[in-house]
Amino acid sequence: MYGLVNKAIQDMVCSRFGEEIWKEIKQKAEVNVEVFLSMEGYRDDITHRLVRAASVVLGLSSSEIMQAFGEFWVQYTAQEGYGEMMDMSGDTLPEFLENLDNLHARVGVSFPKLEPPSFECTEIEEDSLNLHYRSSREGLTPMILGLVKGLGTRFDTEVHVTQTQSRDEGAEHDEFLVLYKPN
Ligand code: 1DX
Repeated sequence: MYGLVNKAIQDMVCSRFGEEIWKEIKQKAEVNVEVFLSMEGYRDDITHRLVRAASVVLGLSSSEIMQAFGEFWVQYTAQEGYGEMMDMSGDTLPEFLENLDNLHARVGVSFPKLEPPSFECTEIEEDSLNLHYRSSREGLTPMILGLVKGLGTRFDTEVHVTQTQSRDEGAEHDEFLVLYKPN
């Protein structure tokens, strides 16, 4: 994944727990990268090792960290150079979710090593939709819960997300029920 992802994890941990804790996490993860370059590709296992080590050091589950990271990602990318792109991708939670594949397609033009997931919305109602998440990667599903919650915050919309289908349990892809109500 692009370094932007690892840099976001670093900035989330440093802002909440400080530099020393981050050093400890990096050491435990056996990640010897001095600085992550946002626009450089890194092996996915670096990200997974960082999350696993953070889980041990912070005493939180990997799933909790991934969820917190998903929430963080929405505001982080909006303030780290991708705000205009986020602004263009919708004015409401459902609209943004529907535009996610377009957003990734746009990023992919400039960054060909992007391996974008796919998000499809079905059964769209006034206050609910089914979100289908398809990814070439494994282990990032808990992050989706956080991402959708982060979008709720972004659009001042109350949101409730539950996973209804799981690839881990043999389904073809992960699926979520998203309930929402703008304030
Ligand atoms: F609900 O399953 C809201 O590296 C959502 O594979 C979901 O393949 C917002 F310059 C620039 C760059 C860089 C911008 F190239 C990424 F570095 C992308 C910014 C998306 C904002 C996807 C990150 C692929 C890296 C799922 C979890 C990964 C999608 C991560 C969240 C808006 C983003 O993001 C999976 C990669 C961006 C960029 C957004 C993602 C890769 C998302 C969301 N994805 C790189």
